[in-house]
Amino acid sequence: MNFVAPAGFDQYRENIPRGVIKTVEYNSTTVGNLRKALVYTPPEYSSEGTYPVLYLLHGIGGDETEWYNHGGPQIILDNLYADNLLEPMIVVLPNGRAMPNDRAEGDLFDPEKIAAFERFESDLIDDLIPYIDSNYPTNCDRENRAIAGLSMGGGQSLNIGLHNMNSFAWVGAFSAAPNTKTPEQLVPDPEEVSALLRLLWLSCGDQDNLLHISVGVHDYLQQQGMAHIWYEESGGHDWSVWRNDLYLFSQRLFK
Ligand code: FER
Repeated sequence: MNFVAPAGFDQYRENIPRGVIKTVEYNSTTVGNLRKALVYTPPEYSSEGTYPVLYLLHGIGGDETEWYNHGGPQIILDNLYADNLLEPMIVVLPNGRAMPNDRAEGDLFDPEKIAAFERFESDLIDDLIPYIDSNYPTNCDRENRAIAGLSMGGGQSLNIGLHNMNSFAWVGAFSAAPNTKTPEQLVPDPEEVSALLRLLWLSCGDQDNLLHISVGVHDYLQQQGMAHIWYEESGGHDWSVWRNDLYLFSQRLFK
């Protein structure tokens, strides 16, 4: 596969079937309130089907609407479906800051807010995934669940995905942030994790100040002989990189 998305991949195309994106609310036992997430269902979605699910996480400056507001994931995904390049899947855009006020406001680096990104592991595993699996026609085994995200959400995807291999077989980190655990913490048992993973994707822009985080994980995986994709692309810590990553990563899922 070519590692650069074709021109127009993120541009709205007329006269193609469209998915639907909407906001849901679920009860979080972890946080103790109702929490919002966006859910994209693909073109030709039917409640009679069974769908795999991608959980797609935002960065430190965002919330559940960040991908929608800046990445236009529904445009990228609709275009991929029109070109027959994507497995039908549900895409969930959660809020990864698991605390009562989960808006991206005030000091984003406040230790309480950073801790909330860690707490999201329980919110996702105990609250959001069960909500999605009981309200959508999902195929709810690990082989049909993926987690990926950008920056803070990339760190979360590695931390949570590799720590919950009974829940995920597909893991992707776009420009992972310093919340990423050390490679040794992420993968204490390379053989066991390798046997369970269907895809481990790491990508980062070559101008990104956080590049060393991804490189550190990549180097370790390589030393351990673990299959993974490492993609250093041209760009910084920005949306052109993450749109490109979504385009490339999503095509590899559930095939
Ligand atoms: C940091 C630098 C950047 C950090 C997090 C980020 C937790 C996150 C950036 C983003 O999500 O865009 O030191 O520490």
